[in-house]
Amino acid sequence: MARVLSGIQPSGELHVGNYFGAVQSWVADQDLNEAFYCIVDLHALTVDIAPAELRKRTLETATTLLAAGLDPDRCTLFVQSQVAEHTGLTWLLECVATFGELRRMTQFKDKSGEGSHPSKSEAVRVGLFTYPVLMAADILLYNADRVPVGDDQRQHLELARNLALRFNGRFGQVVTVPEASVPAVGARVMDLQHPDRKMSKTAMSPTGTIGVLDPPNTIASKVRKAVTDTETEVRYDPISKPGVSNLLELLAAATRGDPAELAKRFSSYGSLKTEVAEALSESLRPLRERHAQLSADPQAVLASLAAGAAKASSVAKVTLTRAQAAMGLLAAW
Ligand code: AQP
Repeated sequence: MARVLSGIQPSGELHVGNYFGAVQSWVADQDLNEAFYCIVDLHALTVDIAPAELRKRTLETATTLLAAGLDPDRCTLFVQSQVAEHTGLTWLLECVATFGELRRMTQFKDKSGEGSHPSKSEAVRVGLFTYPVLMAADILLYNADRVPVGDDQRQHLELARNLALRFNGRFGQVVTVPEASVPAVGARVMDLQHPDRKMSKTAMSPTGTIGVLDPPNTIASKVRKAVTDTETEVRYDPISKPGVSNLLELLAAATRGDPAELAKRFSSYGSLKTEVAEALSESLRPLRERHAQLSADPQAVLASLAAGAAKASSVAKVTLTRAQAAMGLLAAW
């Protein structure tokens, strides 16, 4: 059985990009693989977030993931900061990674505003810069064979692979070199108001972002306002028709169809939007209903996270100890 691992930041309410790009395949993977899923709260510290907000978001993210169908009896769901080995391996990998390769990470450039103004980059946190190394540690600790992610995480995955290869080449075979797995549809859901940029939890684009818990009337209103173009033809063409193509991608992800084929069914943007809104509301309905039940019992969610952390730690400890020994750190007597 292959081992899969993936993570999500508790940086805001999950949106349909997170759901179709990652979480939907996490649910399917539980039955086919040994699956580890991590709420990466340490990553969320790389940008401003109030302590009370982070605690609330972490519990909320766990509740939403359980509502989406993750089952603690079939996967290991845990909070990153509850497994100390993640920061332990990060330091070892930081001594293998180079400044140059981290500098090339496009997400760092986007989030830090690098290049926009020299004084701005002076204030950027070191954690935002080294975030991809922590992500590599998240993956390599569990010797994951496969990492299901959205398209935006491909570059970070490539870094994790390079660090694994370099570590093994220098210190002996300790970690598994992971493969990325990116879904065919829904891998890059775009903001409905700005179809040139990806939908994001922290982008401050309330009408451009569809939360997985949005009620049907909110979804309908956001989809109705989605930016399209001045033509009238419904056609799947992400380069010249990014707004319409994004709606077709969403419809395809919600109905497990093909965006180019689906386009042929519509003669107006209005009818496309109506169907997208209905399909999204319908596919998210079980999640919304289960979320309402689970949020009534936060203690049960916390208990399952504690059990997940204990299970994850027992696996992570073995890899960290092997990595420390391979690098020449003296074992405690
Ligand atoms: N727009 C997207 N389309 C498809 N997949 C997406 N993912 C994120 N946005 C989209 C995938 O969701 C998983 C969890 O993402 P994350 O929380 O680790 O952070 P992120 O990639 O930086 O996502 P966000 O939503 O944009 O968060 P913030 O605003 O905090 O940066 C990943 O597998 C990701 O690929």
